[in-house]
Amino acid sequence: MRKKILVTGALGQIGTELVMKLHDVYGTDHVIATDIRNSENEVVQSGPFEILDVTDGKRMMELAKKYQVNTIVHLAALLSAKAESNPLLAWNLNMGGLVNALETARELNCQLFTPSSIGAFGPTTPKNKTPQITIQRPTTMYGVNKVSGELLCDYYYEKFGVDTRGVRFPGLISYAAEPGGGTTDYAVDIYYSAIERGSYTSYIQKGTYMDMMYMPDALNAIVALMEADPAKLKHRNAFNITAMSFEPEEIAAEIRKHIPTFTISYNVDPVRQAIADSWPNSLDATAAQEEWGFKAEYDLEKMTVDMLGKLRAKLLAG
Ligand code: VAH
Repeated sequence: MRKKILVTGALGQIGTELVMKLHDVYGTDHVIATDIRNSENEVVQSGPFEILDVTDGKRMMELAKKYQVNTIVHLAALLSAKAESNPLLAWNLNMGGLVNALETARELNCQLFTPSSIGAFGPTTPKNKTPQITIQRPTTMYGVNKVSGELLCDYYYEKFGVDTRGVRFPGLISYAAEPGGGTTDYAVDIYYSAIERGSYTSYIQKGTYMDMMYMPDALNAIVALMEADPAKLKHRNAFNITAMSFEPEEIAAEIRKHIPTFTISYNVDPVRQAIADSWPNSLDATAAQEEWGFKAEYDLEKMTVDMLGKLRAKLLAG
């Protein structure tokens, strides 16, 4: 049956580009974008849009019934750094919103996609080639939310048969919507700063490796997993996926191939550095590759060419 999809957090970093991709794949009138705020951007202008605070379960159910959706893509969440500055708000929003999405999916027999993150790992997790199944003792509220979310999605599948699916996203890099409140956001900010100032002061220390992925690969992964044959999914939720792992000096060197005078300096933010230090250096994505054919197209070199080109056009357009 053709998907009719309710997207929460549609104006966020992932949602802004995912909604446009889902329009292409499933048709504009089969995608209902929602967010807690309104906007003039193309997500709101180009197709069905509703205001939704995901902590309001009644309203979520009402919208899901109104549009007769059969799929929910639940993206609304507070990211790692913001969650550390307001842990209780993060718990209420990240967990309350997810429970509402799971309950709506259960009651209306919807498929549910919601992302986890490399933030679901902690300092005692094996850091290199982090396995699909391993120790998960995160030391951030965001990580606690992500591990709890992974377990909740497994529970709703096992107990109620809800078709839950998800991936552990690495840091996502995009030119369309600036990220907000994440730890990996430096890898987006650096491109803007390279074009606008020819230099960047990183809040993450040199030598700090984190998994990263260019947004087109993330969007393809969401659609591929949602469309995957359920009989082949052994892990279902929280698949490790990644495209590259780099540290600030390496992305700076790649940018310097295009802007030779580009310089990077450091003013480390202890909060976000501590979060980054607690996360893996690189993930093992074998399960995703074997169970639903995950494959990333962009490495650091290819991403940098595309990112600088698209950002120059965007910043020039003003
Ligand atoms: C964050 N960008 O930094 C998000 C993501 C893997 C990191 O979850 O919080």
